Amino acid sequence: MSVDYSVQGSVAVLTVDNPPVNALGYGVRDGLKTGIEKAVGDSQVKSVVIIGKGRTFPAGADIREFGKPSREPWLTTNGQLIETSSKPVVAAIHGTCLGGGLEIALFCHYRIALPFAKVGFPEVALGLIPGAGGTQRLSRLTGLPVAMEMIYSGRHVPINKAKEYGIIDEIVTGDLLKAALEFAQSIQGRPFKDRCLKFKAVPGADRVEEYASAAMSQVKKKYKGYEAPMACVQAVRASAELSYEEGMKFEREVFGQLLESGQARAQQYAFFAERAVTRWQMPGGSYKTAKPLPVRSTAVIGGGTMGSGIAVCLLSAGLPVYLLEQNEKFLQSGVNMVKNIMAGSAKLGKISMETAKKAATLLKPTLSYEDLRDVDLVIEAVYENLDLKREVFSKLDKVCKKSAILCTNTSTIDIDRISTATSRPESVVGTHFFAPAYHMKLLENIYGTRTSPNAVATVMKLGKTINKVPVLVKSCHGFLANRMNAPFGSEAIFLVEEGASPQEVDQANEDFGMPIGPFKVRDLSGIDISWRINREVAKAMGTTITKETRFLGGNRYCGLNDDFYDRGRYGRKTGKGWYRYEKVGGKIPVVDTESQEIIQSYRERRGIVKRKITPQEIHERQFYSCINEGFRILDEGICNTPEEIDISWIYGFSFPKYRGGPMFYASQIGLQKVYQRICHYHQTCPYSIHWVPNRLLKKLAENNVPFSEWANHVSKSRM
Ligand code: 3H9
Repeated sequence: MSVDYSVQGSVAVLTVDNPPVNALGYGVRDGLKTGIEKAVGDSQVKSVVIIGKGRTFPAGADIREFGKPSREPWLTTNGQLIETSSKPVVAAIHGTCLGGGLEIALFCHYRIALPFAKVGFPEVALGLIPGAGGTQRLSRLTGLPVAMEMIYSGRHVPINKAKEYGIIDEIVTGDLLKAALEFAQSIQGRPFKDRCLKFKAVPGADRVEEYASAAMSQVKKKYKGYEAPMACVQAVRASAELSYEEGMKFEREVFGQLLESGQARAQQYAFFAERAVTRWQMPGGSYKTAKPLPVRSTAVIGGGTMGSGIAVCLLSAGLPVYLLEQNEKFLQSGVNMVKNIMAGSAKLGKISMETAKKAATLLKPTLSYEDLRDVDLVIEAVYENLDLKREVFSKLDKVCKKSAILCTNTSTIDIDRISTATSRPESVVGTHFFAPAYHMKLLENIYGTRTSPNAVATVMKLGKTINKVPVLVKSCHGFLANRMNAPFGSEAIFLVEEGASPQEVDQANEDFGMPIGPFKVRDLSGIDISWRINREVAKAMGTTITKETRFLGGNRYCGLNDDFYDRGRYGRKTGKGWYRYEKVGGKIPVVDTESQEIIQSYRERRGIVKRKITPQEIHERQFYSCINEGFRILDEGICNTPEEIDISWIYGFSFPKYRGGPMFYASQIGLQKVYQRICHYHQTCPYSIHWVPNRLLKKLAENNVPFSEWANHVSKSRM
């Protein structure tokens, strides 16, 4: 049984028992209906308590049931039974009372909660609005502005705030059931009709226009491209403009439309994908068998932008950090950077003042490797240069205790080439953070051929501890994220070489839902950086780049970036790059004639006749080339599932969640079409290796294999 029924004195207790989060699947809904009907019919019972067993009050509808035929009783049927019950019902809340769970609580006549409980309507993150009265009933308690903001943001509200908003009647401490029984007894005999929200008017309904337009402008600013947040505002607005019954009908219709939408499918896929990537596997171990080592103290080598950002992540999680630099000047600069980021985060309310203050005491600047003798985990974040990294690792090997995990924040270098500088390659693992490290959620963890599963388990756990989404990949040049990003970036520049303007390319990307186009990204990260990376690549190939270079390692090469570099146009840092900025370090890009001239004279020098390029071609060439690379990554076993790729793109490159990630997106377009277009570009652009169609993609496309079975074919294709 998913709901236990018991009577304690004069109180009926309905205990929801559906681990892990007491989701309101069919069994729970049926159990609640039976329980309420039984309590109403039991003359001994004078009031009712609904409570959750295990770690939480129901955390929402069962998402796995969405898209399947719905079965009575619905959540609203439960709700109506509760609200119209002849006996008062109390929701006793602990853990997370979310979505349908909060809707059930709002149908109850009273709500009490433990101090660490949270309430919220996270449906928006699944591409939905609350669908069992949440949009019509919350506003009757909290007023319109709070209801709109809570529902469009989906945020989890701490219980003291929820009490302030009027959602919770009483915060109790100690044993929740005991407190709930006492509360339920104390209200017996009192009239409770006025506790039914459906009879209440919406406070501030006369100012609905003003509140809705303020909420809508926030939504447009914060959730560009997403359908659900706008629908949330419209549905709450309806609570003030329609009768309760009409509002409920409106909510049901909007919920049904969204449920059928591609965005909701993609966002729900992303929800489960994010959890699926925690079930990692590697040769010799997996999340089931490996044991993470305790991490109580850490060190970061290098106080540059990445090192300082990483130190902030560790400090914010309450971990002590030694920050090591090679001289006093660099060390001081790193410490200042850490302090500035922490102060900025506290000012924006991202971390509390206490966390910021505590962090200051946990930061230990040092110039000596000797200080790292006892730390549990070190993250090296020096400049991306193999010799330098090897030198750091050989020093770490000499001083660090035997059990220490040694991590490298490299974005491209094979872990084996670094780990062989130590006598303990099994303890060496890649932890690739994305810039800015304190903000971007992806942590790409990389194992080399000799990395132990326990070292991997440690960094996967560390990722969770520091509030990142860790994804495990096998070592190769560029790993998963940057390897897929390479054709994506190369095609952007080839498109400009052939005739598109940087702003046309950026626009096509932003229209698709990327937060910022690739040329604005280049200006942000620095044209000098890509210039240097290109030279490193050439050096590794034993060659050099000149004005005439058209191929690098047999692959097409575009020298446009070099022309911008030669003119000192490094991007935002010099006030001009692909765009011009109002000042050095400025943020607002402006189309610039000098940039256009550089591009045009480059084309003339190379005899390229500019042609018109459509947004469709821009889109296909960037995204389909990256999808092709994604299939190679799967095929080679760099990762195991398309989910790992999609989550990497969502959290590493801000790929729009409402499209699910590049691999899920490919499945929605249809693999056959994607494959055909890749073959087409392979014919028209024969000098780009990234257009050679991958064999796994070909096989899946030809056999019309559904997305859910791709991973099975991946393992077979490797045998
Ligand atoms: C809704 O309510 C619609 C209504 O308005 C109207 C309906 C008509 N369903 O996250 P965790 C699974 S929409 C099914 O690792 P945590 C999850 O996949 C819903 N399964 O734990 C995972 O499975 P596995 C609105 C669910 O402690 C396991 O539970 N509610 C659901 O880090 C543990 O999850 C939401 O959107 C679900 N609703 O976090 C809440 N929730 O182990 C969504 C979880 O196989 N859930 N699972 O990978 C959450 O935000 C977090 O799970 C929660 C716990 C904060 C509750």
